[in-house]
Parts: sequence; C-alpha cells; structure tokens
Amino acid sequence: MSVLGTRVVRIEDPRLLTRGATYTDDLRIPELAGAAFVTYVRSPLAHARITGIDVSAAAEAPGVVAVYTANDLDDVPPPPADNPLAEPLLARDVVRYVGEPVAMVITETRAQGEDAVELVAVDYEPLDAVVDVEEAAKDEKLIFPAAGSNVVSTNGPEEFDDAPFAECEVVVEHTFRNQRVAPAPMEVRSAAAAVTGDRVTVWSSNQNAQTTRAIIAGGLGVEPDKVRVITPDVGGGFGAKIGVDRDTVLVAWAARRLGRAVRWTETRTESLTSMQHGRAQLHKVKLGGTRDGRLLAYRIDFMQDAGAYPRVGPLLATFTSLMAPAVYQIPTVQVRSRVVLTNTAPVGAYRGAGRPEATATMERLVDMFADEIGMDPAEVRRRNFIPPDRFPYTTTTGMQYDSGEYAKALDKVLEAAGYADLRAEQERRRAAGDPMLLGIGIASYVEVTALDHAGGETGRVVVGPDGSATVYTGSHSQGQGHATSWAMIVQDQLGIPMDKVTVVHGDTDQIPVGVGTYASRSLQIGGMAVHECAVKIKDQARELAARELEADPADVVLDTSIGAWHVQGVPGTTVTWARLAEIAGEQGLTADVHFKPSRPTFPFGTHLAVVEVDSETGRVRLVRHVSVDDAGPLLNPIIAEGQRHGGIAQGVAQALYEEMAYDAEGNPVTATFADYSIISAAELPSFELLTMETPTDVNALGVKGIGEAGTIGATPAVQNAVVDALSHLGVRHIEMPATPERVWNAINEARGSEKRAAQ
Ligand code: SMO
Repeated sequence: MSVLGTRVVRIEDPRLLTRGATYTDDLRIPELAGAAFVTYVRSPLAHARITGIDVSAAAEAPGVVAVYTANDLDDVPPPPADNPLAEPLLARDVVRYVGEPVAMVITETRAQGEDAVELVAVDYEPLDAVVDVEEAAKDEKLIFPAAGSNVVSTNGPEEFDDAPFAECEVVVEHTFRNQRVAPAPMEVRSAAAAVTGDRVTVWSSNQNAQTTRAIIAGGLGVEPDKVRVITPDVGGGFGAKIGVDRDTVLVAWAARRLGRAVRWTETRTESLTSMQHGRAQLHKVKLGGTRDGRLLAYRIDFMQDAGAYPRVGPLLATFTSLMAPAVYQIPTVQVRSRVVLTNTAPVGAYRGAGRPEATATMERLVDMFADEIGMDPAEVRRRNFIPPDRFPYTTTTGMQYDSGEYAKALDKVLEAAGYADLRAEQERRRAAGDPMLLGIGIASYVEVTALDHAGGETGRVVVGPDGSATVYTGSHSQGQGHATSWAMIVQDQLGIPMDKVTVVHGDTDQIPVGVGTYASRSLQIGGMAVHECAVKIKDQARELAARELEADPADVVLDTSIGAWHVQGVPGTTVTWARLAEIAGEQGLTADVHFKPSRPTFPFGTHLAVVEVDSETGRVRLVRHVSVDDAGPLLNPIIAEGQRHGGIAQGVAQALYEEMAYDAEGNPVTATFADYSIISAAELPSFELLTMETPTDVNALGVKGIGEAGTIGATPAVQNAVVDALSHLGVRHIEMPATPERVWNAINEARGSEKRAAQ
C-alpha cells in the first residue's frame, strides 16, 4: 500500500513544537559572531524631496559603526537610465512612501541603532502625495514626473461594447474595493550577511533562495556565484517573501563594505508599513443576464494600486484579468485593467496574488444578480457553471481549465451545511424579530496554480551507501511541510522509509538552480521533480539489481514495503538499496530532474459561510465555515488541511477584519497590531472541510495546488454571508472589511430609507 494519500504526521513538527524553529534572527553561528546591527532610517513622509541629510550626529552616537546614505552606494549599478520608474536601494532625491529606506545605521547593538537613527537629520521638502488610486490615475500629481504618468500599464479596450448588456433583461452594476491588506507573516523580514574572501553569504527569510541570490547579485553588481543564500526556517511568506526587498540587498552590501558580519530584523511596524502589501484593487463591474438566471455578459474595469514602485503590479492585474470569467460560461466577458502608482508601500503578491480579487468580485456580483431576480444564489451558480463534460475548457480570456466538477462541489457543501435548514432558521429569526440575524454566503471558485509553470523546478535524489536518500529541491518550505511531503514521494516510489530520507532546500551552494515556492506550485512542480528523480533511480537500480541477482532486468521487482529488490516470485533473495548504492560506485545512485509541466492547473471548490450579525451593534461572528477545496488527489491530507485552515483564516480576515489604511496625506494609520486587526484563532469556528479529489492530467500525480485555495473561496463567502444576513432590510452591499461600524451604518441607512419611504 502506498504512503501517498495517508495522514502522515509532519516530520517537521516535533522540532517546531519543542525546541522551536531557527529563524534568521535566531541564528547563533560562528560566521555571525560579533555581527553588527542594521537599522534603517525610513521616510516619515509619503512624498517629499530630500534636500539634505546630515549624519554627523548619528556617526558620533554610542556604538555607531557606520552611517550610509545613497551617496555611499558608489559601487553598485546605477538605476537603469531607460527606466524612469526604477527603485533605488536608498532614496536619493525623492521619497515616495512612508517607510521607504533613506539611510542605514550600523551599530554594535540593536538598541544603539534605534537611538542612532533618531540622530540622522534628513531635510525634506514635502511634495503633494497622491494616495487614492482613482485620483492618481488622473495624473494631476505625478509620482515620477519623468515618466509622465502614474499609470504604469493599461490593458483592454479603450471603449467597451455596450450591446451585450443592452440585450440583457437584468443588469447589476457596482464598484467594489478589494482592500489593501498586510501579509503580516509571524516572522518579519530578516537577514544576516558575512563575507568570506570575495563571496558574501546571506541568511535570509524568503520563499526562494535562488531568486534571492539573483536579486542580491544584481543589486550589488556582482556575479551570482559571489553570493550564497541560505534560508533557515521561515515563519510565513504568503507571497511577500518571493525574493527579497532592497533592505536585504543592503544588508549584503554593508557586510561587503565593512568586511564584517551584519544582521537586520525589522520591527512589526516596519513590517506592516514597508513590507509589500497585497490586493489593493478597485473594481467597476457589471453583470447582465435573463430573469431565469442565465448570465450573458460580464464586465470588469479595474485598477491595481501598485503603490510607489511598479514591481509586480502589472503581473497581479494580469492574473485578475485571466481569471475574470471564474467558474461560469458567460458568452461575453469584457476586461480592462490599469496599474497605477500611488504614494503608498508597494503592492505585491499575497496569498493568491490577483486571483482572489477576480473571484471576490464575481461571487459578490452573482449574489447581487440573484438578489435582483429573486432567485436563490446557489441556483444561479448552478445554472451557469461550466459543466463537467466541457473540460478541458478554454475560457474567453484564454485560460485552459484542466478539470472541474463545480456543481458537485457546490452540492456537497450545501448538503453538508444543511442549506435548507439554515435558510429556515434565517427566516425564523427574521420573523421572530431576533436581533441576532443569520447570514449564509456562498462562493464558488476556480483558481490557476503554477501559472509560471514554464520555469519548472529542480530536484535531485541521491541514494547513499547506508541505504538512505537525500532529496535536494529547488522548491522551498516556509512552513508547508516539504520535508514530509518529499520524503513521502521517495518512500512511495523507492520503499526507502521516510525516516531515512533527508530533504535539503534553501542553500544556493547545494542547490544552485531552483525556482521556489509560490503560486501554489510546490507539489505539482517541485514534488513532481522529486517523483521523476525517484522513477529514474528505480530504472538505474533495476539494472544493477538484475546484475546482482543474475537475472533479466524485466524479471526483477522492487518490494516497496521493505525497500528491497528480488527476482519475481523469489522473495527470499533480496538486494537492498544500501547494496545497490555501494555497487553503483563512483557515480552512485543519483538522479537529476528539471521538471517542467506543460500547463498550469485549476483547483476549484465552494465555500459556505454562516455568520451571525448583531443588528444592534453591527458585530459579525463567523459561526460556521464549510468548504470543498478540490486540488486533485491529496498527497497528505493533514498537510492539505493545514493549508486550507491557514488560507480560510486569511480569507475570513480580509472579509471581516484586516485593512491596511492610509490617511489622505499617505500616513499609514494601521501601523501596529493595535490598529491592524490581524485575525486569530479566537475569531474563528472549527472549519468543516469536505474532501473532493478531481485529478488533473497535467502531471503523473494528478495534483494541483492548494496553498492559496482557502483564501480565495473564504473571502467572498463571508462577505456574501454578511450582506445576506441583512438583505431583507434592503442592504445590497457592504465593503470589506465588514467592521461593526460599516455593518451598523449599513443597517441604519437601510432602516432610514425604509422610514423615509413610509412617510
Ligand atoms: S501570493 Mo503566492 O506566494 O504566489
């Protein structure tokens, strides 16, 4: 029996739960002994000209080793002249968001750094800040005058064709804000660097060591082999640690400049204000169809707020655009996107990166449409799903969905939730005048995982003379459990027990080529690379075992239950992996694979949220959350459930609690966890997770990605539930996060207009 699909307890956990992880900041290694500390001077203004920096007082402060500004960065490649939007390592003339690095102070102790940065005197001449994305798009205040516009890219038609909507019996329109959120990983950004000869080693919290090395080498202007990146344990990344920011490049630079080890770990406020944010889209949307629930035309005209530097903004907008049609067969889908700069922290990938936004809007709008025609929202969905017999299905935006059973996922969820009973209970409370209203929200979704499949992923498996296996993977764990999953794959193929399999990742000297972990790509690409390595090793081993057993290779078999080879029908005489590795000699039993799948995959599912809304206070409590997240066959249900738990929690957080907010001058007003309402277990019920496993034909394991799925389904399900609770009062929409204040206002506005209508 294969170990795949079984509930194997994670190998990682005993260490994490007892001694604890070793994050970058925890490293106590000889290379970093006596390391100095980096503290950044960050811009307190959203937009300003720097007219002078006086570091003299700081340089004299206790424990100060050095103070550096942009003028000291004379040995790094200058920003490319042909890119007026280039992001410098340290701001030189202009700062463009609160939190932008302006200078770095290096001190003997961390506390000395905090004092010394206060002594760096920066003269700022304030410039008009533009914070609102629509205002920025007007180009009345330019963030980069040389670029001539705040709009980085535009995609889609200049004019929309209104004809498809004119033919619809019903059209609903709205503007939805998919608010800016902070990734807020438990482990904030952190790096350390030490120099040996002409090489710098950088320990860094990231999702992909090899990309991190490329970024650092590029920033320093050195060959990649002059940089080694080692990634210790990572306490969450969620997309925000794909590669590293300039703060980490500068840590490497400072170690080289000083010839001394340095380390840096940001504060929570720095993490909230100057680590990249997520989401931040504004959607103007329109959905038309028939009174009997057939959807005919959809339009999404949206802006991606990219923050002060473009980074991956255009990519995020592309993902949202590609996934705009969602799970539905809608004959007309019109998409336009604009990527716009604002004087705020740059926006980047965050758990789902552009795909959750597409789903959130479609699912909110389908509910609005259902409300408008007086049909159950589940029924409207059912009538418009792409049916199972249409797969593979090519969407109007050119995505080829591999496999899907959307109605089945919906029905499973409705049944498990007891949908009819929930609706009856909702009615009962309304009729009884119960102030504690019940809301039921549904969201069906499809997402694309491993959209960047072309880069593939590397794997290497080595079977040693002691019969153990070592896996080198270009993929990367930031908590996902690669050590367990990759060992399971090896045990499945080779019968080498998991406890004799070691997984190595996150060291560019050991794994020079790798892509890393994001886009829910690990198992379907990195795991597949390991799987193919194991298959190759089996082929090599078969030849060797046949020789050893003096048999024909076609007649020898591997008994994976004991990890030994024998001649078919003669189980008494075996050859072990240890023996095979020994006779393999010099070249050993080694396989290298760079696995490149032909296409991305499309996990899907349905989430149903049940909320209680206190109509007297506006407080929302999530009381149940039921989901199907179908990502194909599960390698390890415990790990898949963990991904779904985390994803759902983050999705609920966006619907109910979290928003990274700025005031009109561009000052972040949610810069601590006192203001940024990060979700915790106390706000959440136990999730009801249902299983469905529709395989893909894109890879031999049939697997899709599950890292982001929970986030994508949860947000609109919860938002829909909040609106649903109040729909009988005439509430049509409530923006996220549905804070008590927003909900209370919506209730009062609805009651007010009722009263006015009665007068
Ligand atoms: S937002 Mo993810 O790490 O692609």
